[in-house]
Amino acid sequence: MPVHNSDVADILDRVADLLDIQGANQFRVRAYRTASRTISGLSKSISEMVENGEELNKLPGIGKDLAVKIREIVETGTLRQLEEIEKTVPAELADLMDIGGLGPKRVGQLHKKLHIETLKGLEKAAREGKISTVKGFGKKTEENILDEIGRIQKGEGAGRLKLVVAEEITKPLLEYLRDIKGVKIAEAAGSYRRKKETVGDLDILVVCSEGERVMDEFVDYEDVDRVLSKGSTRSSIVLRSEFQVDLRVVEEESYGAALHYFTGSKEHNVAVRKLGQKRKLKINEYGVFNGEKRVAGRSEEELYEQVELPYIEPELRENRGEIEAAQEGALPDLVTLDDIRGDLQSHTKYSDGNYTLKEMAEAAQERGYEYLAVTDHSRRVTMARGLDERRLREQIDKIEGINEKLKGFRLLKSIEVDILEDGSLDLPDSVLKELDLVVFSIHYNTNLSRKKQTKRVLRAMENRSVNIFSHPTGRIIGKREPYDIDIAKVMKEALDSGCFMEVNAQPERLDLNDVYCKRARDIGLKLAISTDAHNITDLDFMKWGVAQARRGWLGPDDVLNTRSWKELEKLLKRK
Ligand code: DGT
Ligand code: CA
Ligand code: CA
Ligand code: ZN
Repeated sequence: MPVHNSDVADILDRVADLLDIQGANQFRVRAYRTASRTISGLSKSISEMVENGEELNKLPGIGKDLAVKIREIVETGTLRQLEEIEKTVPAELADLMDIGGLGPKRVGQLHKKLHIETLKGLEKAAREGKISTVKGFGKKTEENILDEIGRIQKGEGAGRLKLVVAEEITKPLLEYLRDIKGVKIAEAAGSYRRKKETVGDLDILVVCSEGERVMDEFVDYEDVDRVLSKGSTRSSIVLRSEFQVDLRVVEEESYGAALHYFTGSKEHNVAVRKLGQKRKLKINEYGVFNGEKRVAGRSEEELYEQVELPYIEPELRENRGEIEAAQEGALPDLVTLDDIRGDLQSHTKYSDGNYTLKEMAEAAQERGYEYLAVTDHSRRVTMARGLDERRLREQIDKIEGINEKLKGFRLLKSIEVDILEDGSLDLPDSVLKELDLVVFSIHYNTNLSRKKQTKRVLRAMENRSVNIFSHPTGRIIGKREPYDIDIAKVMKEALDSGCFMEVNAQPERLDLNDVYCKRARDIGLKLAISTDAHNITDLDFMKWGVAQARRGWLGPDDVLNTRSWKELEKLLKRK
């Protein structure tokens, strides 16, 4: 049973969290976090690398010690060191960090001062007003903790897998199924196919000449934890990751109808079925029927044709107007990965990235790009060695030197400048003006009131040297709530003032979400899709951003970085 990259990354993160809570040396803590990020950004399987005897300490940010530890995790599934630490730090403390506003330092503080060890203990202390007696904790924080506990208890955000994790699990399973004798088609439907940012469970369809055999082999898959049901056309299993998989064997003549049905969404299906009813057609997972006669079912295209619709891409099937648009011939021509000509956010060794300017440039070129914006952090982000004016100028010179030697590609001079609490920027205009573009974002004071947070960003946008508001809600899926901010207002203001916003392609960020993307398109605000890469392999996160953008109806024209630099440069000029 291979250990997934995400399992290794989780264990390393957990060690970092617990060490951090313990108050361990910051460099040590960071080493684990960096390694975790490197592993989750890898494009190949860490298990296979270990198996092939590849040297792990060649990976960025991974030294000899960590290489040994990673090997241990891959080989044993756990890390003795973690078990040791868990003996001294209550393991549940790490869970407290899921609460927005509670980082490791503060959890450590609560542990030390109030002897809080569990979520229950935290809740009790908050109710009794004890949290606000600890230095650095106010009444607002206390209220926020109670809100967050309520959210966790309601199970919001829990139990669903991020799309990237679902893919890690799904791909090998599909390959396994496709290798079974007699299997003609094995495909994943459901929210996974619609590329939803999180997936509840996996719905797989199989066409096979020997249905019995598929079911036997399915429940025998090495990653199965338990079998919920096993029948001749339908079985359900739970994998060791607690991810449930439903598998259905369907006839080839019904495959399109089944794929449509199980892709959903339910709301889209209901709307399509209604169109069928108007035409006296019955639509179900077996086909489209006129009385007893099957008139379609083999493909989704022929199903849509029966209700006089063109094919609708899975990402659009949420009943958010796609049926009406299809009827009017107004479906968007969705952006694809091939349309992307560059990346507008990346970090290098100058701040918290792991590669040099040159290495990042080469990697971007290898991906067929024409440009890559270098957007290291600004000085306020001290943990990431953010750039001050002097170091930024040094980087500008370096980039100009590199660009002279490059053909058909350029590094864009840029920065991810921090928006300070009052909405002013972390670097003076004089240096920002020298850049090709300026990305701006929030990293501190994330818990301001909605009014203040919105005002802060609007004020930053007034500065005519900024261009793209990056990770505009700051959420981390399942982990950190978005900032309280009026995104609709910010979008409107961005449009009026000639600024843009970003779809952050990091698979745990993906802000703006699908609904906000569509809103941006509706008002005519163009968006950047950027990977925020800290590693070379992070550049491949682009596909997650594109998926989210497609769910938000974006076409190539709605996306900034489908343009050549020459066109983009014109767009970025502010009035
Ligand atoms: P998930 O798993 O929560 O991320 O979301 P889905 O969309 O994969 O939902 P799931 O797994 O419950 O069902 C898969 C698809 O099957 C769903 O998208 C549409 C279809 N489906 C399920 N239940 C119904 C139903 O009661 N009516 C209709 N029309 N379709 C259904
Ligand atoms: Ca599902
Ligand atoms: Ca399901
Ligand atoms: Zn950032």
